[in-house]
Amino acid sequence: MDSAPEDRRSPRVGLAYDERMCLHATPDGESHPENPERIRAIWRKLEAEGIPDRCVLLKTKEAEDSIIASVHTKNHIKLIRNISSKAFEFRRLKIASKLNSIYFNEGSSEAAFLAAGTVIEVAENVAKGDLDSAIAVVRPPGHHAEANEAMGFCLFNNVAISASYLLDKRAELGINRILIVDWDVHHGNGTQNMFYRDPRVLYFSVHRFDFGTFYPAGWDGSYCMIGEDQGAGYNINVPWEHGQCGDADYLAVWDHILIPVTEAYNPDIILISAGFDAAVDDPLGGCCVTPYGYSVMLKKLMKFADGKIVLALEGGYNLNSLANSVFACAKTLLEGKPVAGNLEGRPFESTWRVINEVRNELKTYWPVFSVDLPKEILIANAKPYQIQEINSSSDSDVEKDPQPSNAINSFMNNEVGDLISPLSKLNVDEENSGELPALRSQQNLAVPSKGSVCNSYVPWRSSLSKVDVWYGSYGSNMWRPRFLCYLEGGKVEGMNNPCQGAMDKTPPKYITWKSVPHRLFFTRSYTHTWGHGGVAFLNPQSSINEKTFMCLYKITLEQFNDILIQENIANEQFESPFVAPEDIEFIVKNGSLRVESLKGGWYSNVLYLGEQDGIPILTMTCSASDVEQLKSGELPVCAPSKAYENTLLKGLLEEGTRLSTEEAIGYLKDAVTRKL
Ligand code: X5A
Ligand code: ZN
Repeated sequence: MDSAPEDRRSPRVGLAYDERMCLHATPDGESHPENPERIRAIWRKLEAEGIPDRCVLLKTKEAEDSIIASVHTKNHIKLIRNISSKAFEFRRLKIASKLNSIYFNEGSSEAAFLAAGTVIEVAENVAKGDLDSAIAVVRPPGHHAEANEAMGFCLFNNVAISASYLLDKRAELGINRILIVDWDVHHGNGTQNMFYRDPRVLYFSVHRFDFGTFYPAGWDGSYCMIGEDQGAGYNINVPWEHGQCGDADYLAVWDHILIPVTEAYNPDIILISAGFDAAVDDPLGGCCVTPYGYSVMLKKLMKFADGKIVLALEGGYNLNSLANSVFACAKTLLEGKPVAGNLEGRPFESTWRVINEVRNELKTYWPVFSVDLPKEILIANAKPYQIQEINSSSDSDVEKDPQPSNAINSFMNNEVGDLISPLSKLNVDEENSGELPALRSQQNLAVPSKGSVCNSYVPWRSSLSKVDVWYGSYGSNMWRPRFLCYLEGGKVEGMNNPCQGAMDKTPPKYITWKSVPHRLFFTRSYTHTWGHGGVAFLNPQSSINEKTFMCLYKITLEQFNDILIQENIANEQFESPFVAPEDIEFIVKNGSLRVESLKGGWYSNVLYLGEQDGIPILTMTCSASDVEQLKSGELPVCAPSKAYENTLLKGLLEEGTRLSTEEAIGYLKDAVTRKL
């Protein structure tokens, strides 16, 4: 092979689509995000843009059992083969209901075999060199499918099947190392498991994790999952701590994790589990990657494996975002450069934290990670998790000027603002994208509209997001930056562990202070968050002789529920709220509510403290029986740790009370020492 003209020939890009993959649909026509319109919308867009004419159209075909069997069990293949048969007609619903996020109909089998077979076909053609790269517009998606189980809208693991096929069944093609890049917003648990001990496949996934609460939830998607045995170091997870990640976050991960590793691994082919549910406006993902972002991510990978890249569709549930993103990828493959656009915003603080964690975890396997990232990158590029003015148009007459949190403060003052330049490394290919600014403005921090993320999918959230409550805080939450951790995720100084945050990150609509006739006390001797020392509780029983300072945050009942779960360290996704609007009536009438499903938690007692501006004031504390145990000595009286005390003091002093430092210290000391 030689000569420049050959190099400049237009690339041969394969494209595969088959309307028969639309046969898989919900059995009774119920709406579902993973529906046939997804691939129709993509195909319509590509046709409208003349893409099929510029590509090599590949034939679709059903995968053979023997090939699927390299990653799936015989039983699973049999189930998917039979599920659409007449004999299964009446069992389909029941079988699906036992699986996690799966439906079946009479078209599911054919679509599933076609999706797998099409990705195999496309990958084989690229591996052979008949094509430079290719896109498989397929459904159902694949990356959640486990060896013996359909899950997460996925029946067969299309990408994993194709990878195994190339390695085990087509050895003559010389594919010895495969990089799978999974940029679907969800973690590809199935793919990870299938190659967890296999160094011939480097599985890389960047996904929302939200501290183990985002689908598929649990620890599989953690950065600690690096592979095992021979495969140790060949599994790389980049777990976002929250939604809202966009181009800048993804490209930072590309530049500081994926690209260096790809260079070192030197794959023979790259298979992309190309879900587009991290795209802006996706109803499930809550992230905001633009078509331009996808196109730059793709372009950066095209430098490797001789450009042998296969994109196989996974998720992506906003039809417009999906179609536009796939179009941008097709154009990138065809034209060898990213689509027009530019990079807006910069990575979140949490993104740098995650990048560091991943690099640190893997540095013994990938020496490029042993070099610490320049400190300036970490400090200067931090964009606070979110900035949004507190809505001050409240009808109440209490006033308290909102202060930005510490992170936001230092960000706004931009004390190290001149150090932002290291991000110039984000430039793709100078000649192709003169557009990429090295320095991006502090604005443009796209904050998805409130509740846009999952409300369509979790119905109780949407109704609870319309109900306001005052959350009355009397402990460390009186200090606003600490409280914001429960909404935004992350941690502040003194905390040992970050919070997962609420689904709706909107800051409180109002903040005010008052005191309540309840006893403040400190018990328990150790917490995950603060280490050794007691934490604050309010005696649920009121007493006119007591006076406890309270900071009230006006938030939605949805957010209140998300705080309740974090305060009780129940790290599960919850299907229904702990406190629903109906429960508020009960709480107002009875004064409190023991939340049964949280009864292991220390703060599972929701207490009513009156109302303000017609809105109920709720707080969370221990049960009356905990107070009894404290009185009897079964529970310890315990002074707070220094870090926790400092946080309390900051709340009391910097926020709403007019106490002097001495008075505040005295107030806490009294609460710790006075007998209950
Ligand atoms: C392929 C994909 C998402 C499953 C979400 C289930 N699956 N709640 O995006
Ligand atoms: Zn997904």
